[in-house]
Amino acid sequence: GFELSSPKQLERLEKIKKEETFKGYEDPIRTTLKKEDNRPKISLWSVLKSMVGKDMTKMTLPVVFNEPTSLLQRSVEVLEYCSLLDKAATIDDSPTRMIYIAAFAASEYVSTVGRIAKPFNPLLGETFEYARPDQGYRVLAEQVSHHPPISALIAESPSWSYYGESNVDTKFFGRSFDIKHLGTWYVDLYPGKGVVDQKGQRVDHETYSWKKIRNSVIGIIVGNPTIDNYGEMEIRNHTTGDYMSFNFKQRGWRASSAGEVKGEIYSNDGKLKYTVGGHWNSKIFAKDATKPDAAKFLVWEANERTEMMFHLTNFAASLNAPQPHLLPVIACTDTRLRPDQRAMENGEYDLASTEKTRVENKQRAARKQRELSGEKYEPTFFVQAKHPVTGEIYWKYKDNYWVPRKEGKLRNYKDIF
Ligand code: CLR
Repeated sequence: GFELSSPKQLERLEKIKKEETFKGYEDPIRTTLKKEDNRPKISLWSVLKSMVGKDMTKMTLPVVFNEPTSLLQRSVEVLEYCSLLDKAATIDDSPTRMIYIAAFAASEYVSTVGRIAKPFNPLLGETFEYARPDQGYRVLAEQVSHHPPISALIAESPSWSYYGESNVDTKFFGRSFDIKHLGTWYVDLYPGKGVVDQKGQRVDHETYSWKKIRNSVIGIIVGNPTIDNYGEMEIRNHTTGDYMSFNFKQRGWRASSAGEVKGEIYSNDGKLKYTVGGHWNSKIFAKDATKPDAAKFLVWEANERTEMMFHLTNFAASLNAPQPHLLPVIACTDTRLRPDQRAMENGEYDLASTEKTRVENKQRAARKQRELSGEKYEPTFFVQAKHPVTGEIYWKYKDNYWVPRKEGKLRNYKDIF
């Protein structure tokens, strides 16, 4: 379902194929969890009221407040709507491409609806891979720091790469539980016809960056705990100089105001080119701002959701699936092999709880050991580097996952579970 035209795109596709990325992804995609919800009903406030002022890493909550996803997988959930990036790469005009980049950046928030649960905090060195032969992309995420918890991620497809770090600052204020995102996210887009940069030169790709807006759980003391996502997102096309300011409105008293977004896309000479509007929880539209009578057109629409345990989206249900062809080829550090999260997914809450304690103790013992021997921890697949375009420090993928995986070298390279 994707369209490729340039030699650069074909070269990128060739690499993904040559590295046997899709080996293991032969099974049908799991889109739902079977289990009925048999969790004990506990009020969130009754557990949280003694934890005002704390951040999430310092809260010990009963495991029934978890959902069977890891924060690595939650960062991968963004890719549910990555066909917006495929679409952007088919467009010749830079401000028009920005519309689809913006819709992609907003589309990830729809998966937060109804998900008032704590994802598993990944263990240091935990990884998660995911690939879609039907859409031609692959993703790798690794937990690169434990204190503070930081994940690095790279997704690659023939016409784009999406990468960045998830580094969240969480705090429970009593009335709300707030999540601030500190990391920067990037898209390198390889449009079929290339890009004209600010110096008028034709180059093969352009780089966008932005920071994620804040998530906030409201209605904890009274009412229904609900998630809101709000703030100002600034998306920059560093190559062409286009710029977008994108406002996610804070939820007001009326439920109809929930999820409202409004944005403006400017070309590098400061001219308003498009306005973008709609709701991150349903649909996003755009309108040509240079023509007074232009009609708005639909850019993105949320997928249907099957009701299931933990309110996962169908896409999220596919992430942790223990597919028989896949389990033997993934790295031994992959979330799919994490025993406590697997027990949680199977509805075995007591086992989940004891296994969680065990793997966390194991992680602590490994850290003690490193401290005693004076060893510095280095992530396996990412390294900190200066970004070639923005000059910011970011986690650079070392391009050393998929080939060793293909050669079976990641089956035993580390013991974290
Ligand atoms: C939002 C979309 C981003 C990645 C991301 C990171 C942190 C996630 C957040 C998302 C959604 C909300 C989240 C948060 C961590 C904790 C918080 C899951 C997925 C939950 C709702 C906090 C619940 C805490 C109570 C149960 C105590 O791309």
